[in-house]
Amino acid sequence: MTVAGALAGCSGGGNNGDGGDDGGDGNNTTTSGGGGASVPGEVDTYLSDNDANGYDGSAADMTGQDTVEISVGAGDRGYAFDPAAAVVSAGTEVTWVWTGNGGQHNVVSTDDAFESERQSSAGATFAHTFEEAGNYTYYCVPHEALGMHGAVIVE
Ligand SMILES: [Cu+2]
Repeated sequence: MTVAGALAGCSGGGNNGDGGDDGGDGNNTTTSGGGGASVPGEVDTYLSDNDANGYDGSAADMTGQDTVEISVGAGDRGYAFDPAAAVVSAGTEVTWVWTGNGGQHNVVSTDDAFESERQSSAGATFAHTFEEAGNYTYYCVPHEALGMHGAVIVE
């Protein structure tokens, strides 16, 4: 008859998750926003055939923004673009921002739409405004064979 009360006190809890720090840093305008947009067949083929690092079969939905950023030198070894595939609205200025990882990189369109210098310093940038809808695939020349490929899908 000594059982009563042994478990008292374990039930309450009451920690109803007030921990969610909503604040954030206001950094929501950069990379990897949301994701999940579908990828046009020709873009999927390009990225898949080249084993694009960081490409998971979907594209980051970055539409409705005047400017977006894509990281150059992302991933464990610095041989990726992040996001590898991005969907933007026509008229969007895309700025590629170098992380400083992975050595020298450049951003070269597969159809001569744009081409950056080779750069390696963290914070280096290259910008291109996509005025017309279409599919734009690109790669990094030094790491083309290592899967450093990306795409911008302009709606
Ligand atoms: Cu590279």
